[in-house]
Amino acid sequence: MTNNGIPREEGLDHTLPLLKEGYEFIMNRKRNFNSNIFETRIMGKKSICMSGRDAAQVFYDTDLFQREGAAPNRLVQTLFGENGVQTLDGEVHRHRKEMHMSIMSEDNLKKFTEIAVQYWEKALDQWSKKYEIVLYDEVKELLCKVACTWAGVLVDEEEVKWLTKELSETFEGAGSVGPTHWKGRNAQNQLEKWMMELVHKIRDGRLIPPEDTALHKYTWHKDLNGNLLDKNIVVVELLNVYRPIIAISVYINFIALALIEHPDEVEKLKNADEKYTYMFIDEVRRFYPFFPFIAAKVKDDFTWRDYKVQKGSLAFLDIYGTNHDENLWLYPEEFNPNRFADQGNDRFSFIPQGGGEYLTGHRCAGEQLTIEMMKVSLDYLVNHMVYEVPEQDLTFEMNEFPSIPRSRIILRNVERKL
Ligand code: HEM
Ligand code: MYR
Repeated sequence: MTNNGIPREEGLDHTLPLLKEGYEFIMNRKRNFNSNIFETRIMGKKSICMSGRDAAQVFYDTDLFQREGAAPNRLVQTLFGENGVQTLDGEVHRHRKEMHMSIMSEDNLKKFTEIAVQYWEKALDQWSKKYEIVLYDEVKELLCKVACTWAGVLVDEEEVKWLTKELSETFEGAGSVGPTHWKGRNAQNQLEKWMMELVHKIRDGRLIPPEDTALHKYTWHKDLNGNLLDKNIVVVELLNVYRPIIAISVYINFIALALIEHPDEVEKLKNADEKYTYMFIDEVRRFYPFFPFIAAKVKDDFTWRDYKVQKGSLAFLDIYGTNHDENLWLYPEEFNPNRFADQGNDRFSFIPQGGGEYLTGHRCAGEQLTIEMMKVSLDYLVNHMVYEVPEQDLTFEMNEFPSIPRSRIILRNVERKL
């Protein structure tokens, strides 16, 4: 069956198969239909799924797609928050995105990595005193300290523990149903209260964070009309900085997993130049599942190839599947950093953190920061510490959003490498 030339999956609803097949849901159907675009029904709504480079390019055309009204409510309640940059379009989006990009200057990223190194050093001292550590949990706390310091306000040990737990629950519950999802909603509410306190203190002059920090910039940011942002929005956008920084722990876990699964890579990385280090990091971001797909809404009727796409349709761009597309990647299911040796700088075929442009589009504001944090962490794991990897369950599921290695990576007898 087709609808306006678009292959259509029969049946009332396919939310259950989506939860079962997870990251591979779109990829599986793209193969069966032999089409980079098909229609199905998800959460009761007609949904157009798109995959591959050319589909990504169309998806990021702001004349054709909008974000307003696209994000499923359950995601807004756990991950994004209400009226955040993810839900904006046009001039308003661009102005808000400039605010996010304003903390990502070269200088500020350098500060970020310096802070990251300091906390890795402290963590390593602590871990050396323990028999074993759960890397995921440790790194989340480390990242929380980095996030707080970099964003402009230090918090004490007790509060870091609380904050780490709440921030993790917002993204760990993002793609779940049941109790994990409700934990996420609850965490979002608690975090919003916590952040609101900070914003009040700053606006009342009781707290003065340094000028180049997120806390300072966002609290005093003015909208296109020259008014300070609504406090609720400041809170949501600040959490859009804190939360994803903690989420980098998932990628750091996958770095550790890649090192365990490919011991030859460890040797290569010990002597690697910067180029190979970045190639390895990109391969981790391409190969392992993290952000599954992005949602948008069709702005106006249009025809792509011979497919007629209708105004108002919900559309999903397949992130995981595009990063594993056989037409773009040679042996996509092989972990091979060398594939990036002669990879051009295409903005639509490698899209682990979204595609297109930063300012005029929705591409992840924190992509460079993520890469730099991964680089620091990789350097520590390869060059500054030794550890044993005890027997454990390193598998990860293709139908958990996000997917994290089951054991969260246990390291034993961690010692500083001299
Ligand atoms: C948007 C992934 C880390 C801030 C996005 C998008 C993805 C993504 C897929 C959506 C792109 C789109 O809608 O077209 C990730 C992953 C990360 C990560 C996998 C790894 C942990 C970060 C970090 C920050 C950040 C560290 C900030 C410090 C943002 C913001 C947006 C965004 C503000 C919204 C951009 C917009 O709507 O214009 N990210 N991200 N992310 N990310 Fe990230
Ligand atoms: C962020 O916090 O903004 C980025 C990192 C969190 C990733 C969470 C991945 C699972 C989310 C499921 C999304 C389903 C998309 C419609």
